[in-house]
Amino acid sequence: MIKDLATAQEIYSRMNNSSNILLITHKNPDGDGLGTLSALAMYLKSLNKKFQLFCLDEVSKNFSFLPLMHEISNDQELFNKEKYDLVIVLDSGSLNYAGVDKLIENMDYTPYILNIDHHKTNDEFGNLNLVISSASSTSEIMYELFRLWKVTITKDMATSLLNGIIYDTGVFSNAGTTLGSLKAASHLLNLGARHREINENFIRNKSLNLLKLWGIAFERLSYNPKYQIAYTVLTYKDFKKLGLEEVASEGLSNFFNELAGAKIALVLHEKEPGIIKGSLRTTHDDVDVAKLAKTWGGGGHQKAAGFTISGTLVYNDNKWSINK
Ligand SMILES: [Mn+2]
Repeated sequence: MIKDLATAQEIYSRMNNSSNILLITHKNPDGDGLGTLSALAMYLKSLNKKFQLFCLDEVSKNFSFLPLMHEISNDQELFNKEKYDLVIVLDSGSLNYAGVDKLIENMDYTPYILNIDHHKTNDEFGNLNLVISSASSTSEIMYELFRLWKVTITKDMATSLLNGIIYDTGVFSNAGTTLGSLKAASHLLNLGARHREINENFIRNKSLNLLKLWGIAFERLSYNPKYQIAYTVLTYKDFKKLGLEEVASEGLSNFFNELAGAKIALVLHEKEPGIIKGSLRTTHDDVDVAKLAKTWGGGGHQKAAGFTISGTLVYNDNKWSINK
C-alpha cells in the first residue's frame, strides 16, 4: 500500500535521529488519531526516545483505555518550553484542523514537520508528507510503516492500531473497508489485538438516558426522498430532561445512514435556547456534505459537516419546523 518507500525510509531515519519529538493529533480527537498516536508513542518508548504527546482537546473516555492516553497534554505552553527536533502530526488534513497552526507559527524556531495522514484534502503542510488517501485510516498507514520497518508490534500497539481501523471504517462498514484494511485488521488480531476491549469501550458504552434520547430522535425520524435526506430533531428540553450534554447526539446519524435510499443524515438539535446546531453526515463518496453545510453558513469535511443557526424548534400540525 505504501508506494513511496523513500519517504517511509526517511520517516524512519528522521525518527531514529531525533532526540526530542512532539506528537500531535487533531482537535476533537477520534479513535483513529488517538490509536495512531498511542501506537507510535509506544514504539518511541521502546526506542528510549524522549517525546511529548499533544492534543488541543481532551480525550473522550471512550478512548482512555488506549495505552499512554494519560500522557497527552493540552498545555499550549509546551510549544515554547522545549526544543523539538521533530514534530509529527497524525490524521490531520491541515495544521489548522489540528488546531496548532498558530502555536507552530509562534515557536521561536521553525520545526521540522512530518505529516502522516489519509485525508484526500490534506494540504501537505509538512516538510515530509506521507499522505495515502486510499488507506482506511492513519492507523492502517502506521501498521504498514511498522511492517516495512520490521518493528515488533506488541499486543498493546496492535490494540491501538485496530481501534483506529475499526473507528474509521465505521466498524468495517464504510468505503474504507478494503482488502487492505481487512488484511491489516486480521493480522493485528493475530498479533494479539484486544478486539473485545475495543468493542466494550467504543460501541457498548452508552448510558440508559443516552439511548432514551436516541429513542426520541428515532421516533421523530423523517425522510425526504427528493433530497435523499434522513433527518430528525432534538430540543433543548430533551437534553435537559435526560440530563445530557449536547454532544450526546453524536453518533446518531450513523444509524440514519442505514435507512434504505438515504444518502445524507441530518440531526438538528438545540444547543441552547434559540440556537440550533445541524450536523450532516454521509457515507457516500459522491456526496459532499461540507458544501451543503456552507449554504447554511457552516463548514466541515466531505463526509461530516455542520452549521449553526438561530431559531427554535417547534412542533405544529404533525411536523417540526424552525421558528426564527
Ligand atoms: Mn482518520
